[in-house]
Amino acid sequence: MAFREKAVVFLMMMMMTASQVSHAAVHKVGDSSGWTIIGNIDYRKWAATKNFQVGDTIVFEYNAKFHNVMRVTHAMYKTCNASSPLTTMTTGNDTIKITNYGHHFFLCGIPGHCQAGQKVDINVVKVSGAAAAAAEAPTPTSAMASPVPPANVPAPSPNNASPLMVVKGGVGLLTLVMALLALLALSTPHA
Ligand SMILES: *[C@@H]1O[C@H](CO)[C@@H](O)[C@H](O)[C@H]1NC(C)=O
Ligand SMILES: *[C@@H]1O[C@H](CO)[C@@H](O)[C@H](O)[C@H]1NC(C)=O
Ligand SMILES: [Cu+2]
Repeated sequence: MAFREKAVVFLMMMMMTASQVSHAAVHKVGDSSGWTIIGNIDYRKWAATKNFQVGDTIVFEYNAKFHNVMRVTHAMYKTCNASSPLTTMTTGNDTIKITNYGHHFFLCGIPGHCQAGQKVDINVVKVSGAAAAAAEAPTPTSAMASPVPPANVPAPSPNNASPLMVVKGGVGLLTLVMALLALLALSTPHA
């Protein structure tokens, strides 16, 4: 493969990676309140303000002496049935990476807590457009092994939850890609 094609493949991979990275966010359940029954936190309301995406991370932060996190089915979520959870987490600082679309139901398994409102439905909806395409596109395994990033190309900026930073990062990357493509066109006029 000519250098030019390699470079183009690399740039395309970088764009795909960057678009996935720029959409990954960390959502702390209950925000500063965390995962609790104190303060009657409306976790339904909390979830409604978020835009959950595949690749995002959900964090449950709580006092492990008083609470836990159970992933349950819809039926168990509705009835606060904690008798046979799909998974149980008990560290007080549990993170879940979202890997698929749809509803992800969680509740606290301590008796009475779910009934008091300590339950949350993380609904990951499909997004339209390029973001969804990038998230769903299969990894180009053949191209994966060969190209190594040139030392002078800065890595995509680390993920930041702020939408402003994401936009800035996206524009910066686009500029970088355009500049590199222009450079390639200039350096290989015979190709
Ligand atoms: C809770 O769920 C389990 C498993 O699905 C079921 O066997 C049990 O009957 C349920 N308990 C109640 C009170 O609904
Ligand atoms: C929870 O874990 C994350 C890393 O996984 C860490 O950054 C954070 O400080 C932890 N929070 C607490 C309260 O321990
Ligand atoms: Cu609890």
